[in-house]
Amino acid sequence: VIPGWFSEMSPMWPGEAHSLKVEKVLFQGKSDYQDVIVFQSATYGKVLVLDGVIQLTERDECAYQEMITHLPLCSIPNPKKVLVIGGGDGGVLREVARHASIEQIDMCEIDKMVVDVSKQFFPDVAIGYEDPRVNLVIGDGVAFLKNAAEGSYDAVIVDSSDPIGPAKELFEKPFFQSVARALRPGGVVCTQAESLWLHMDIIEDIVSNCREIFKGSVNYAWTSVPTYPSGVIGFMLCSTEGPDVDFKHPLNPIDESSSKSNGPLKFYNAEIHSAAFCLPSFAKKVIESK
Ligand code: PUT
Repeated sequence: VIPGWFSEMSPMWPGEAHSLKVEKVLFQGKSDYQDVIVFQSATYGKVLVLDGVIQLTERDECAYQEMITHLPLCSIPNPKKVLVIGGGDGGVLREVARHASIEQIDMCEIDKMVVDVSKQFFPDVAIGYEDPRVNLVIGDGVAFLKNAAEGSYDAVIVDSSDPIGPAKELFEKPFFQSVARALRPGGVVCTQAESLWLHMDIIEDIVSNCREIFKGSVNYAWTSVPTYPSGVIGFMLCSTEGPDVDFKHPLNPIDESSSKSNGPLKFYNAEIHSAAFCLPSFAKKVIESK
């Protein structure tokens, strides 16, 4: 460990650690679920860390939040009712709110400290909470989905941390079954699905489970986030049986006027949407064989 630097170490990426120079630690706390740290970095702005793992930096959060949100929401016409599981920093809410057709955004986040710290230190991300369509529930996402009315959502977005710690169950088969139950026919889910370079074993399991559960289409997409392990992160995008969803060809453009309230889009566009589904050969072979 180099003094004055944060190094991200985890059994999920053994033998490597991305490091950022720390200018100042702004917050350190322990919630009921995890250690929470915010620091000012020398090169990526403020950084939110949970249990030693980077969740967002001010400089590159756009790549993750915009893609996890607009890949599903730009793939269906007129999404009205969306559920966000996790996503306590509020960035996904900020992005969902750009879609004028949205009437209701339910969100279930387990850790109130993540919400509070994000509002205090990341106002440009937590601005998502200011949208009047948002209903925030602090609680367990697994239980929330089990109790959700059948067929009630157009889209579910699962913005989770890694599958060790509080988010473990969000990567397991029963959770995906609850998601499918809560979606309307032809509804879509997008879940955080780790790195092609580090986690093909996890991705294989998710893909197998999703192929069994989602009878519409099942796809893997990915994006570049320099401060996530290996510099990339992926998403599992699935639809339930019903009207066909062609994830690779976006049909629902984002309302331009949302830039006034929620800031400009920095990463997402229709070309990068389609490109996100192009996979390197080693991953294509595995994912398509499942
Ligand atoms: N919300 C995504 C976090 C990923 C951390 N590795």
